[in-house]
Amino acid sequence: MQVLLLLVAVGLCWGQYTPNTVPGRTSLVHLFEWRWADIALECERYLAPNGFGGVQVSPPNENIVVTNPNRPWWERYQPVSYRICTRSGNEDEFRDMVTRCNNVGVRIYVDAVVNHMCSAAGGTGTHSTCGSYFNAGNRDFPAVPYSGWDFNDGKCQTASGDIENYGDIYQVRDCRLVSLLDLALEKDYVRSTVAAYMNHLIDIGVAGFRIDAAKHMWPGDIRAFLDKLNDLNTQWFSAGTKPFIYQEVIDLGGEPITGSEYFGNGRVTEFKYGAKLGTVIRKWNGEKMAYLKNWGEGWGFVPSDRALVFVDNHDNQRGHGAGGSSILTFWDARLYKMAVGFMLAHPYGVTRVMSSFRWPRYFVDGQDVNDWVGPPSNDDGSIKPVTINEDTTCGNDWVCEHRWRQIRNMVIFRNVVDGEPFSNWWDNGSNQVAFGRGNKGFIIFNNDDWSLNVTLQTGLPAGTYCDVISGQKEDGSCTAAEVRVAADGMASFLISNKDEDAFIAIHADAKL
Ligand code: QV4
Ligand code: CA
Repeated sequence: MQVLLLLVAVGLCWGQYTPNTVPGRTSLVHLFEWRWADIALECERYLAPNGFGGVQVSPPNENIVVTNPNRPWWERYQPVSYRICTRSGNEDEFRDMVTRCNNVGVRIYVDAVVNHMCSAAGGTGTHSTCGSYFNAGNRDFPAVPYSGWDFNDGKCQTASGDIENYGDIYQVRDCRLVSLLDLALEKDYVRSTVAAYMNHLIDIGVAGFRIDAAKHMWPGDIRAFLDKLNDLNTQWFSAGTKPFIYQEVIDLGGEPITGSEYFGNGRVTEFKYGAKLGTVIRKWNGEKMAYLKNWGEGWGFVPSDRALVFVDNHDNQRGHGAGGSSILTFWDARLYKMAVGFMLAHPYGVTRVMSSFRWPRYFVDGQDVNDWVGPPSNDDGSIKPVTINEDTTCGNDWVCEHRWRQIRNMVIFRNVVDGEPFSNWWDNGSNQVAFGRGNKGFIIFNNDDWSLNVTLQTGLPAGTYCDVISGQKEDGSCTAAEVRVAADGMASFLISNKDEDAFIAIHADAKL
């Protein structure tokens, strides 16, 4: 009995399932391929004032330089060493970003690429972002150092050495993902080396990690290197705080490896979420928003307290990874805003907002031939800064979805309604739906081909509220639409199906 209690206690304090955000802040934003200098500025000038909880940054460790094609975004998923040295910046710039973001209460989460190093076809030389020498053919990465002993070549049983069949869990864990040299994480040396890299980042002040390609590592191996991690830096976190962990496991069903195998280590990315939400909002396969009434576990998703959710990510917004064509992105702005709005209003999971760069998307036979194109960059390959236009949007082809009024205001909505129950669901049996979050917030969507005109119970106290989708509350008045909630909590809504934003949201902090 005592042993059992001890085990339960250890289990409870070990796993790190909460994002370590400051109180009142709930959402993460992925500033995909941004420079550290720009993220530091964004924390101070935009993310902190608008209640963002933290930033997922692109992999900060040294990677291979790919020139054919010319500097694709995906070169950053091919590590050469654990030196903090990439196109986003060097270690000094990384430290400056972490310090400045933490100082304004915005957390940094690192994308940890620790399943593999670069491709077996990566060649040899110093074509790496910090100039470290490596020889992929010889499995030699002296800047770590790793050598042939540290890879799974002997363990993998496929003829090619690559993963050939996702139905075979041994291949998926022990063979090479698209030829990426697979680390032997059963070795204590490899585990310790990975942990040392992550501890270096923890000591700098990061709040947690996205574990890249977690499906391709044994859950026990991940556990082994996580067990070696330090507590977070006490300059910003209370003593004994564990890093937030969310593991990239693409589990859309139909494979032997499931996300639930990884719950002991932390949260997992729930890819069904964006795939299904895209299908519903696109009204494909006979789906309707009315079916969202039991969204979450009711749709076969992992438990809410184990899920990290998003409408799109850096892979599936361009056809990489999984999820398929239903995924909504900034390219489908009208539907995308509804999807992100729904996600941020709904209590399920920890939410991550995507922030992208524009690329010359070009489909040939349904396939985007420019899916590799890297971030906006200068002729010398350096990443262009994120410039800010007069109207607060971003320049230089940075999309900055997180700055779109509708999305930014829904990030605030989620903070305001945090902890409040899902309540007062209403639907018309089709694609007009509404729900509240206790007595703090209410949202209503019209995704039908006709207008919406209803009076509903909002659960909110009487008063005049600013719609935070068409505008917001500013200097004591609404910049756009207002909603009047009567003494009994009822309010009338009118939404044309022709509106650019066919949804309305109100919350306690937007009350006049
Ligand atoms: C190609 C061929 C191989 C061949 C090899 C060598 O496909 O068969 O053996 O050349 O000649 C890039 C290229 C890919 C190339 C590979 C190695 O796109 O064509 O292989 O490099 O040179 C990103 C990209 C990948 C990219 C990789 C490394 O998405 O296209 O590969 O970075 O640069 C699964 C996984 C999941 C994964 C997802 C994409 O379960 O874990 O695929 N998602 C994460 C990241 C993702 C990243 C990786 C994992 C790898 O989110 O961005 O892949 O770190 O679903
Ligand atoms: Ca592996």
